[in-house]
Amino acid sequence: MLDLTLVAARDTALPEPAEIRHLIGGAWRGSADGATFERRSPAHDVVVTRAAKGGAAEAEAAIAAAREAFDDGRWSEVSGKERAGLLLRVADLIDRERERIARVEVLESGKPISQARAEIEGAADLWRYAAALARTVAGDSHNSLGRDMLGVVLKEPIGVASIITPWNFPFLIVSQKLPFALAAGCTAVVKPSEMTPTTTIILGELLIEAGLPAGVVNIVLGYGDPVGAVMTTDPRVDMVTFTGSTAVGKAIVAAAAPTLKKVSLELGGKNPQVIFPDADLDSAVDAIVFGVYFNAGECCNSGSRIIVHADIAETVTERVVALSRKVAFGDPLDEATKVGAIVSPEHQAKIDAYVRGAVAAGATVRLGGAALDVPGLGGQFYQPTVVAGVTPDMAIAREEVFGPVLSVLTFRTMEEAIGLANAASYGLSAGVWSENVHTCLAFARAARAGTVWTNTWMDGFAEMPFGGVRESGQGRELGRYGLEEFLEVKTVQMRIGRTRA
Ligand code: TXE
Repeated sequence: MLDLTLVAARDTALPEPAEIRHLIGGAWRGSADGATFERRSPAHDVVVTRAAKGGAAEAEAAIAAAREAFDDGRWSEVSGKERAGLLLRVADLIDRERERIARVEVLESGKPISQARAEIEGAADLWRYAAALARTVAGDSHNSLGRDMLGVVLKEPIGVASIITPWNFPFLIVSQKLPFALAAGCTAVVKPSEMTPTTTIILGELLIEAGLPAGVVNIVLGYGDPVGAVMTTDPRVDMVTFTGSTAVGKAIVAAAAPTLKKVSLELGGKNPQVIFPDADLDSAVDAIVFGVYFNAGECCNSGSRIIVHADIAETVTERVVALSRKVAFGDPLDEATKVGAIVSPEHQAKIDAYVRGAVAAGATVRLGGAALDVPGLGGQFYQPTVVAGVTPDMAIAREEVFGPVLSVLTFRTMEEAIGLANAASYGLSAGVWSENVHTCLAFARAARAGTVWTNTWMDGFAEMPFGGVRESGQGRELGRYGLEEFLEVKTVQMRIGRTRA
């Protein structure tokens, strides 16, 4: 008998599968060749979505619509006030539809309903924040270039943005990109992940209801090949913003190079948390457990490895294991569930292979380490897993597992801790736990990461820029920086006021 907290399925009556199509030039369309694809729910293993499967023709039609909509100024030339008004209406509609969007997100992604709701609520906040930014688009002026010169720096929308999103936070991630693009005055072609397409389609419905002009946002359903490939190579596209795997991020940079599109990437992470002996262990253990199991570990910010001072390593490991047993895993439609299903059987196998590989390399599984059967559900789940005795050479210490699996490493000196923290090729986020502010700051300055949390983990704010360094990506989302990604700088130099003799 597993000593874990399990939530068995209560209600397995699911709605009829959603039937969804592309949004191109303001109209809902199937694919020209009639192709479709299906999505099975990861928790229940039944078909929940039937979607039109886009080809090159649909991607090209969507790009043409976005290009035309940008070039004729129907959105790029409206005032910031009007753009803000539309974004605010969308935020209100997202609030109105929160429950519906959240339930669809649960069915397609397998995440728990309570967290899906929080995600949709957070997404609405981003639309509101972007609305505020829409009224602040401004460059600057230079009047000290000499008596006859005035220099004006304009900030202009970059043009047509390709937005490609993954399956782990489908509604939140599109909302980290699209409202900022719209606030800047860009038009867009959006491709949601083939695993979680429907909430982006609901967003498309809400954009129409809010009054967005046709063609400003187009949504193409389908796979990376060919839809994503067309969206990253077509010369009519000015920039690509992508969240997903590092491998695909690199492929996108290469695909976009011949036309020199701007590319903004939010990729994976192998995020370390360093725990010093003077840390508040109650808070640290809570945050470690939350950080590794949140969204079943399918999270770029997953706190997937801890680097603990050797003197407290055993205590921390034992406490993490004890608390892990109390986290409710199971039916994502149950309000009590904290961790739901793994997104696909292939992904489940990949997670398991990392754990097996670590054991073969000499690590010890202190909890879990195997698939989890949830009574009444046919999908795939993985046990909360704690792997101790991990060394930096092991794949589990360097690569993104993207599952509910924690690696425990140890250190003795600050230098060693920093070395271990920076050893992975990623650089998304990092954390430090200590009651000494000097220790925290020394680590924060040395960590090669886009975000450093001290005595906290994974809180996010619309105001705070988010993104990675090294193989975690380039560019930033959120904050003012999230708007700037979609703006181009134009220099205007004017000779004025010349006095003629
Ligand atoms: O991502 P992909 P996958 C990591 C995580 C996970 C792994 C694989 O480690 O296990 O990536 O996930 C589209 N041109 N993250 O396979 O393939 C694709 O259709 C253009 C981290 O799902 O990167 C989807 O819309 N687009 C991450 C999107 O890219 C292409 C979130 C992401 O898919 C394409 C998810 C191509 N050649 C996974 N190929 C994070 N940063 O949070 C695919 N796509």
